[in-house]
Amino acid sequence: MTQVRSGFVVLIGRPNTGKSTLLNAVVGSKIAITSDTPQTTRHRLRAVLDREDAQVILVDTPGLHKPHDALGEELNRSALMALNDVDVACMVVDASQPVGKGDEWVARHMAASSARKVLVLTKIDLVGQDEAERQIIRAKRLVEFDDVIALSAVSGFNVDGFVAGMIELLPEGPRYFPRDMETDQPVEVMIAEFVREKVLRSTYDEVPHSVGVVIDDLAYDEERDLTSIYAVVFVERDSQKGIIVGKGGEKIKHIGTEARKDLERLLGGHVFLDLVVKVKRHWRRDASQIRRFGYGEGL
Ligand SMILES: Nc1nc2c(ncn2[C@@H]2O[C@H](COP(=O)(O)OP(=O)(O)OP(=O)(O)O)[C@@H](O)[C@H]2O)c(=O)[nH]1
Ligand SMILES: [Mg+2]
Repeated sequence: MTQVRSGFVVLIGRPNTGKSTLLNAVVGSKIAITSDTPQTTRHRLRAVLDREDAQVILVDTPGLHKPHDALGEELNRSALMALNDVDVACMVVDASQPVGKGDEWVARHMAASSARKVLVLTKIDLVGQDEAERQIIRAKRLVEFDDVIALSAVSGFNVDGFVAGMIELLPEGPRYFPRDMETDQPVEVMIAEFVREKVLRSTYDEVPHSVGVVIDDLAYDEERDLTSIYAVVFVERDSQKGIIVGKGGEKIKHIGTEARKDLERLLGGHVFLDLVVKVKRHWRRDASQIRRFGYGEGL
């Protein structure tokens, strides 16, 4: 078997630092959902960057945070488990947010990993060079890093440098995944997540955290090149249902339109999307409900 530079690179860090945005920028397509809301990512997921000379498998993780419920604990567990058996662990730090206790906690877990360690300073489009340098100095105190990379996943600045840096740290090995495989996420999971992203992007405060999406039914009509998707958006309270449905159903209609655009790109054909909003009280406190949604490790 041809040997290339290959291996697993995990992105780990506080919520909202730009891990998922970076993963999408590296592979050049939308694999992971992203939003301004902390704890957007609820699955450990992999994306594959395949080149002639290398195969980099990027592992995205839920942001590490102080958990307030069973879901939060499960997300942390999932992220920390991703530190096992990887070649490179990237501690992702937001250049525009002060390095603090959250990062120290992430760093403690990083330090225990046997992987090569890289500090990745993201969002440098938001700060001046002096501030970026100060952030690097602060973060470098936390762990002994093998490399430091500053980038912007939004402007694209130094994303190539990040890829080159990763490849340099990877050992020679086989291609672990088929060359045309972009992600290990099942398509149903991606569909549910794409819908959840649009809900996150159109709601605020506590609503996004209470949202879980499941796909009820999925059918493909070859003649019409049409995928029909029936999804349920679960929330925890009636008031949240009211917010998501909106006046005269305006909000849910908007969410559906936005999600359909992404889903048509993902599936490469026409999409009919039916969204229903239902209440499932306190599902985030209940391990069996979390498992039903498949979040975290699926327990
Ligand atoms: N200006 C700027 N914004 C960024 C950059 N990278 C990410 N963002 C924004 O930061 C927010 C959070 O990005 P995500 O990629 O969802 O962050 P995350 O680390 O995956 O968050 P969790 O999944 O909650 O842990 C989004 O609104 C992104 O658009 C960047 O390089 N520059
Ligand atoms: Mg994320």
